[in-house]
Amino acid sequence: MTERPRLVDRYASFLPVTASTPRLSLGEGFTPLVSLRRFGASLGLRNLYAKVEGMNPTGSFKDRGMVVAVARALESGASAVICASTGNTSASAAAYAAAAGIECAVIVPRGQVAAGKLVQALIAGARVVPIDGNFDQALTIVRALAEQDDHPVAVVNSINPDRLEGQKTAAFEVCDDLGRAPDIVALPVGNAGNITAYWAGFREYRAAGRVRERPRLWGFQAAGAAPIVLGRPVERPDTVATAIRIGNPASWSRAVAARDESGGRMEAVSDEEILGAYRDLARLEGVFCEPSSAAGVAGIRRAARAGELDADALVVCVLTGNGLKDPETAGRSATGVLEAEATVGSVSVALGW
Ligand code: AN7
Repeated sequence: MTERPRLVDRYASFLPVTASTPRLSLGEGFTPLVSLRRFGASLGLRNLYAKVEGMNPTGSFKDRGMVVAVARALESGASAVICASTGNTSASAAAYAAAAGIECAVIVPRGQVAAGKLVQALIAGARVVPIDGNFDQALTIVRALAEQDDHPVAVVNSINPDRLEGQKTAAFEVCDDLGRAPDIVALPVGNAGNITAYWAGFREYRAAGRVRERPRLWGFQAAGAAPIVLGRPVERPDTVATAIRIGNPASWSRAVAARDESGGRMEAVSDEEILGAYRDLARLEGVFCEPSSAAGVAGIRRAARAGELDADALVVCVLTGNGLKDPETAGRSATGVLEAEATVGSVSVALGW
């Protein structure tokens, strides 16, 4: 049998893995870079791309980091992993823990996790603990539990450095696909791990001589959960983009460094802008991401309309998660189905054809 190449093997020289690290893979990485021709044209942009991270095995970018974090947890003798999550981290942790044959516990904000993500964690056998609190409180609990626990448990939130090491691979893939680094990379910011990982990835790839350029990183937070933009923690973060409903990001200062060192920006986008970009991406491109993932696209759209982007700028929007994760928001954002009887005439009337 010819095996698919493994992400961790492809970029092993950039990752904290050795020959003795357990081989673990669900087929993560190698996600498509899709040209957004129609959406780009609507904004006067000729080189707009989406990095479709929803194509990862559990439907989000988290798998890139989780494959490394869980393999390394196994290597260090851990028998369980734990995380706080707005949903995607829990889905990913549950899947990789299942594949590794170790336990998984996840702490989530009750009623604030998209339906698809919750069932992913449950079906993989994770123990799910919803709390009457937000993500930031869940992460505080996880940190404390990991310290007091007397059985070896690894925290697999992005405060685990192995997670961010793995997530760098997305930046490598973007460079390899384009044959250079983009001018601008736009992405949603929640706990701020991913923007930190992208920046490390682009820097390391350049230092290794793989590309000559460095992109500017543009991070976008939801307006109701924009602590970095505001410059202070948000006690009760609120947004339709539940994945990034985070008020006190763990990688705050590193995200600010990524913005500043790259000459980028960090801005807030409203729920309306997010949902507009989310819907139009699906309608103009057939690309279905989850609401949070559209934050970067919303930010690029606003900048393009304000004339802040060169028509030839090479821009990559990172679509962090799959639209199928949150069918409820999709249903609310779409027009209803047409009603008809089971006859040609009735269907014809319903369609207006
Ligand atoms: C789709 O799953 O924090 O800025 O607990 O699921 O690296 O936190 C998810 C975050 C963007 C933000 N897009 O990334 C979790 C969690 C999607 C996400 C982010 C998340 P970071």
